[in-house]
Amino acid sequence: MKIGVVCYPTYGGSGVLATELGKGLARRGHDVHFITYSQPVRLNSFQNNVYYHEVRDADYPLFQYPPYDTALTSKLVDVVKYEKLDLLHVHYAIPHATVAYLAKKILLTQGRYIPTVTTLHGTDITLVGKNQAFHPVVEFAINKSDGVTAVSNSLRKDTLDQFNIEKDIRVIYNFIDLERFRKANKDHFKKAIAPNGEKILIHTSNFRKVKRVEDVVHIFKRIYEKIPCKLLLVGDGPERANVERLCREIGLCHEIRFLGKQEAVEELLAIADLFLMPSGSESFGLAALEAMACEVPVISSNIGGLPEVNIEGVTGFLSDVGNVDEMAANAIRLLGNETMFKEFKSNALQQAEQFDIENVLPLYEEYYQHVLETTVYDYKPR
Ligand code: GMT
Repeated sequence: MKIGVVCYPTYGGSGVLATELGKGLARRGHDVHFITYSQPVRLNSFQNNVYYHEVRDADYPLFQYPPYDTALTSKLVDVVKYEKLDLLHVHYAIPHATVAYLAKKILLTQGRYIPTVTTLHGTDITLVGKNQAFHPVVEFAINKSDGVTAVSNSLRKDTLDQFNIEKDIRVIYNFIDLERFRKANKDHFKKAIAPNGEKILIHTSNFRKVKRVEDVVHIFKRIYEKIPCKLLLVGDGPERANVERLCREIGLCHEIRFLGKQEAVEELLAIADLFLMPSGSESFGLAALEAMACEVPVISSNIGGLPEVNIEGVTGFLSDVGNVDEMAANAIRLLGNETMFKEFKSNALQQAEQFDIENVLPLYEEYYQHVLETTVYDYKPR
C-alpha cells in the first residue's frame, strides 16, 4: 500500500507515534510518505520505503500568520497525485483532519478519490478541540474522515461525549518497540547519577501545563524526606522556568537534574526506579508505557486513558489529579518494600508486552483495508 502520513514532526507523543507507525509499516513493505513542515524527530536515519516531503510556507509580508494549512493542502494534493497514494493517514485532528478533507475535495474535482484516516491523540479532543475556537471545524472534519481511530477507550468516549460524531471510532492503542525500550545494564551511568545508591525517579514530558510537572517536584520532595533519591526531569517546554523556580524555592536543586530534550530516552529509563506522571489530562500516556517496557513501575494520576495502561496495584498506583500526598505515599510504600517492588517491575514489563508494536501494526493494516473496502467512492465534483 502507498500511505501518506501527516503529523507534527516534534517531540510530542502524536508525532513520535505517527513516525514509528510509518517506519513500522515501511518495514512490512508499504511505501510510506511523510508530509510535514520539518523532518520528524524520529525519522533520523535512512530507511527503505520511507519518503519525506517538506511543506514550505509562502513567505509574504502581508501574512501575520503564514497560512500553513493552505500550504499543507497543496502539498497533499501534489503528493497524492504524483506518488499515487492509496490512503492518507493524518495524526492529530487540528488542523490535519480539516486539511485532509480539503485535499480530498480538490482531488475529487480531478476525478481522484483519496480515502483519509484520522487518528485522535488526546489534546486535539480533550483540550484544544473542545475550545469553541475549533469545535465546529473539528467535529465536521472528524465526520468527513473515511476512518477514525482513537488511542484509548477513554479518548473514544470523550470524543463521543464532546462532539456529535456520526462515525464509528476504532480504538487502536499506542504501542512500543520492545527491542529499543528494554532494561539494559547501565550501572556506570547509574553510579554517576546516584553515587550512594539513591533511588532514581524520572519524569519525561513536553513540560506543558497539562503535565503538572510542579506536582512531580512536590511528590519528589515528600519522597526525598523519607528515602534517599534523585529526580531526573527529561524534556522541555513552557513550564520549565516555573519548575526550576520551584526547585530553588524548596532548596532541592542539587537533587534534581534537568536533562532537556533527549533522543535516547530508553538509556535514562534503564537506570530509573520509578516513573512519575501526575498529568491533568492524558489520553493514553505513551511515556508511561515506555517506562514500563524498561521495567519501571508508574505512579500516575487516574485521568483519561491512564488506567488502561497503568494497572492499579499491579504495575503502579493511580491517584486523583493533584493528590500529591497520596502519590508520594504510594511511591514510598513501593520503594520501601523490595518484594512488592520486584513484582511491580516484572508486572510493568508484562503489561508493556501487551502493546508490542508487532501486534499493533497488523491492526492498522487491517483497519486501512477495512476503510479502503467500505469507503463510498463518489467522483462527482460537488
Ligand atoms: O502528551 C502530549 O502532550 C503530546 C501529545 C501529542 O499529541 O503530541 O500526546 C498525546 O498523544 C500521545 C500519543 O497518542 C498520548 O500517548 C498522550 O497521552 C497524549 N497526551 C495527552 O492526552 C495530554
